[in-house]
Formats: sequence, C-alpha cells, structure tokens
Amino acid sequence: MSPEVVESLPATVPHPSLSREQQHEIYHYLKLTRLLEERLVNLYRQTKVVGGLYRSLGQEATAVGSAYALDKSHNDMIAPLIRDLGAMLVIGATPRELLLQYMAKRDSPTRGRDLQIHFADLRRGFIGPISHLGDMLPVMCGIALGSRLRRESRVCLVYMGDGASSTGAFAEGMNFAAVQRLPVVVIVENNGYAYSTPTSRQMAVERIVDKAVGFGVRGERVDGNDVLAVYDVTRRAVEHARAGGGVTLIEAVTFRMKGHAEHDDQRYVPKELLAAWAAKDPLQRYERYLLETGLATPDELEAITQRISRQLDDDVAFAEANPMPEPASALLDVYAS
Ligand SMILES: Cc1ncc(C[n+]2csc(CCOP(=O)(O)OP(=O)(O)O)c2C)c(N)n1
Ligand SMILES: [Mg+2]
Repeated sequence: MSPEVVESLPATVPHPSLSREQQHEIYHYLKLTRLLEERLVNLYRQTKVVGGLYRSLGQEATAVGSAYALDKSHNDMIAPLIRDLGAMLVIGATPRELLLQYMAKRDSPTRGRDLQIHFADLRRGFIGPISHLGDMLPVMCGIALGSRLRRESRVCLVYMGDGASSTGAFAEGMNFAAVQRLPVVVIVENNGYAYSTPTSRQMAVERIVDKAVGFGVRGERVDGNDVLAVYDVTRRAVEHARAGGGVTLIEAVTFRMKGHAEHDDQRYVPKELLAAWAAKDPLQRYERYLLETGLATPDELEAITQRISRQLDDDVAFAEANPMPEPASALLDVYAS
C-alpha cells in the first residue's frame, strides 16, 4: 500500500478567510523552504554541512500550512521533525541561524554542539527534535499539561512520520493526550516511506487516520500537498484543542521526493510513483492557484523569489565566513556553575 492519493480539488476561488497578504506570506515560506534546502544541498556537496541533510522536497506544504494555522498571541508551540524546516521558518527560526546550525559554526544556536534543526527556542515556540522517533509526543504532552495547569491557552503541535507512528512512544503519548484531553494536535506526515520501508511493510492499517479511533480522538485526513487544505484542517484542530475539546490526529498524505537523506539515492522507490507525485508538487500547485484566482501576478511572485534569493546570498556568505567553534568552548554551558 503506497499512500492512497487523497487529492483535494484544486481551489478556483480565493480562500474565504486568509487575506491576500497572508497568502503571499504562505508563498514566501513555501519558496523559502525550497530555496534554503537547495542552498543546503549545494553546501552539503561541498562537504560544508556537518552531518546528514534531510530534505522536505514535496512535503513543504504540510509543514508550512500547519504551522501557519498556529496563533503566536497564545504562545502556541511546535515539536518539528527533520522534514519540518518549513514549520521552523514559519514559527520564526531564521535562515541564517539554520545555515549556521547545519554547518556547526561558532555562532550557531547550539555553538556547534548539535546539527540540522536540532535546536530550541521556547520564546519563539519550538523545541528541538529528539532523535528517538515518537518521543516528541510525550514531551509535548508534558508541555501541554504544564501550560494547562498554569491556565495558559497554548496549543501544542507535534509532527510525526508514518514510521514514528508505529512506535511505543507514539501510542503512549496519544493515549495520555487523549485521556487528559490535552490541547495537542498531532500531524502524521505520511510520506510513503520510513527509510527504505514502504508504509505497507510497517503497519497493517490502510489509513493512518484510523489509528485515531483506537485512542478515542478526532481524526482528519488531508491532501498534504495542498497548503490551504492543510492550513484549514490544522486551524480546525487548533481551535478544537483551544476550546477544550482535546486532541486531533491529522494524517497528511504526501510523498518523500528524495531519499531518507542526501546520501540515499532512493533506488527502492518506483520511478512511476515519483513521477506521479512530481506532478502534484505543492509549490507549483500553489503558484497556479495564486495566479488563476488573481491573488498574485507573475511579477509579484518573481519579486518574492528575488527577495528570498538576495537574503539567502547574504545568509550563506555570513554562515560560510563564520568560524568553527573554539575547542575549549565545548565545555561552556555544560555544567550549571
Ligand atoms: C526509536 C527509533 N527507531 C529508529 C530510528 C532510526 N530512524 C531515524 S529516521 C527513521 C525513519 C523515519 O521514518 P518516518 O517516521 O516515516 O519519517 P520520515 O523520515 O519519512 O519523514 C528511522 C527508522 C530512530 N531515530 N528512533
Ligand atoms: Mg515517512
């Protein structure tokens, strides 16, 4: 079973509640995610990226659309995974700090101690991924419970892969969140594979959203390549959670267009499957929508792209010029005193 294609119909009228400016902003984040990753691939090939590079190519709409549905005025929070660069950007991580972090440079958020998107900023509302799959959910349950005890209105959004949704940590976290009716939204990004294992070889359910029934929570399934559909479904889940309704499990059906990481040539993925999903590219699809509804002109989209490219030129130059950390700094911030 490869993910059944749940394609939502192409929208032909402007979104009823998002303004033109907001929809341009969504385009900015989709494009920024794509172009930043392209810069990272370049740096990786020059051996300037330390560690692995995990692309979100083809999945950008899931990360961007869901994070865009959160509300900063309530201090909502995300727990991203490796393929949620777009969500990190939406919530406020900057391309410059991400480039520094991928290159483990002196002025990176973790000063070279960790890599990729493994860093946190509670003020901006993101916690760093834990490598152990599934564990972000129990951690976010703790944050959500703590917030509720302090009578805060925060909603916590947790990202999971299809593979992660087969772990014990996922089951424990779902059950705890469900029984406590925590203000948690879980997005399972069903991208067809976990490493080289197709979804059908690591779970027996046809639709991941059906797992919601077993935990007694709301479930919704969405076309993960339709950024506005992802936004709508997440917005509903966030409002439901904030009103005290508890957890929603969202299955976003999408596809991993690259291997697990840059070293993986994904020869195990059928070519026809890649071609079929390439035709559903989330960025092109959103571009078509903006142009066909008259929400943007080609010149406006080009101007957004040019702005991003100039910003990335500066940020890449800055990150490349930044030195590696001093070896002695490895001991800083390790002990409290
Ligand atoms: C508990 C645990 N088991 C195995 C791994 C090794 N591992 C890292 S990523 C990955 C595949 C993840 O697949 P999925 O959850 O579908 O996310 P995707 O990479 O497709 O986004 C595995 C097996 C791990 N990090 N944690
Ligand atoms: Mg997967």
